[in-house]
Amino acid sequence: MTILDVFKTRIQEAQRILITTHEYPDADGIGSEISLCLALREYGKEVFCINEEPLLERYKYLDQDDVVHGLKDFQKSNPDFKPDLMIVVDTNTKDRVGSQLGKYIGDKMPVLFIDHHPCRSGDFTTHCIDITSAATGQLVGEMIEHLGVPFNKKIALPIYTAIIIDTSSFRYPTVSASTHRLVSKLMDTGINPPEAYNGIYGTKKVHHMHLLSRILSTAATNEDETIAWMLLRKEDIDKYASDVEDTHAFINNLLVLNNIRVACMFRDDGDHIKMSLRSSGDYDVGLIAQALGGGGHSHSAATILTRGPKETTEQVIARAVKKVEEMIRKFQVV
Ligand SMILES: [Mn+2]
Repeated sequence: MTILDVFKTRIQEAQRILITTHEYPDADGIGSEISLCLALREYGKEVFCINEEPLLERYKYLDQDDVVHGLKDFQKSNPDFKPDLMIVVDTNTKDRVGSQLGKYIGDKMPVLFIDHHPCRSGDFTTHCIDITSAATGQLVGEMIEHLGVPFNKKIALPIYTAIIIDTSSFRYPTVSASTHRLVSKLMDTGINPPEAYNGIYGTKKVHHMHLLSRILSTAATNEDETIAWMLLRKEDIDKYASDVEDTHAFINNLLVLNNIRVACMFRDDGDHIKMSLRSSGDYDVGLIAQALGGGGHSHSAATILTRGPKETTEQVIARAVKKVEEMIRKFQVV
């Protein structure tokens, strides 16, 4: 049974469906849940997207029909909604949906994961998990097609945006011919790249440029420039009145370096240092992140580094970079 058949069967068995995504959702999680919700309503189901928190202002343009609700508001306005299936998109563990939502759904709610992240414990045959997919949005697009629900602009824009975000505008090795085949169908609805790109990226103010210049000035590399990194301090984000959310794409600036193999961005949060990793395509940074206690995709991954007693940020970074250097000698994506 393919994951498309698993999906169709589970949908046909359900009537009232709750869709959610991980806490602090990105545009892949949000875009995927919105498009899936609209398509399943067309298919005749009663569906709501319910997240731990209400949708951030910056994503509201993707939700023209107001299908996404924060849990608290939803419970007030729809106290009688009793879902018989929960679909979780863009993660494959219930632990990541948020503690309040976790309580609301309880332990007994049947769940279906639609995701493209490596899965440690979940069952690939009973859920819709494809780690080769460029974005959860791509999987959702393929599932909507499989149901026979036609795309329209409202369904297409959130999926297209999800794919832009998770491929950093079609630059990662996960982008396949299938990705572009789906995109061609989305564009047939009338959406266009500038509209989609500007909607998600063209939202900044000039202080964002100043923060970016501050972070770019911290760029450093190892001797042969195969590993590059930048340091982002929490106080810089506050000083330039920005959100952590605005800084996620900064790391991609390092990928323009000629010899780059692994790009790293360190975010100093005080006790912990978040380390994000991107691969130029040859090395599996998911494995490197795993060795450092985290995880992720082969091209994009992250981990949290704990500061040792009296260890400075620079020492934590030096330790992590050394580990990356050791590991890129061992792991190579074929
Ligand atoms: Mn994703």
